[in-house]
Amino acid sequence: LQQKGITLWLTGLSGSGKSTVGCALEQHLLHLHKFTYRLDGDNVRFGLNRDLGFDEKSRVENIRRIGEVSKLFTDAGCITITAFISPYRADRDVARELHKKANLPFIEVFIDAPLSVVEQRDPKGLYKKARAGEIKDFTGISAPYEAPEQPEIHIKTDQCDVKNAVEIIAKYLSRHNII
Ligand code: GGZ
Ligand code: DAT
Repeated sequence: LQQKGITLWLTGLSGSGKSTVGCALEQHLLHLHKFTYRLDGDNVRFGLNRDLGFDEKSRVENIRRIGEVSKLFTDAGCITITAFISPYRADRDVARELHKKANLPFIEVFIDAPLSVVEQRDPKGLYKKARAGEIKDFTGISAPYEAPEQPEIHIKTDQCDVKNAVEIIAKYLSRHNII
């Protein structure tokens, strides 16, 4: 029995909810006995990409590698969830093209919350540090975030809860015969 792979590319500001939604989605899919894997900062930035920081060049390379790795997982039949800011439109498009060339589905999921909201959440206190100048090149404060123009899925996490977000993505997957 072969499962069709797909890359679900979550993008959004720090604190927008990529990890929270990504984890909840992964749990949902595991309960359905689906082959799924989540790539995030914890398993990528501390391993494969531990040589990279947060300057523009490093982020471009970070996203390039994650695009290649997600393509491999998806080629193996996995529902691959990536949860990285991926701030540059051009880099997300490179990942999309890579999948397209290999005839593998790629879905951009905009995990969207206004800067004012994520700054209020500030789950790790990073925005406070960025405002104080203690972290440089911080996305949304002192480094750019280019919002998707036509994401396949757009979730506003200041307007819907985690459960709703998972439902929206699961519905998309079921409509496209992935689950
Ligand atoms: C943005 C930073 C920075 C800077 C450290 N800018 O809330 P978090 O902690 O877990 O999410 C952020 C994470 C971003 O890593 P990504 O690999 O997703 O970024 S990118 O796709 O842009 O390459 C934050 C933490 O790392 N962090 N410094 N300067 N986020
Ligand atoms: P990111 O991975 O994008 O940096 P996170 O998942 O680590 O973000 O943090 C998001 C914070 O926001 C976390 O403390 C939970 C909270 N939150 C509130 N409402 C949410 C929602 N609807 N979806 C996701 N997270 C939400």
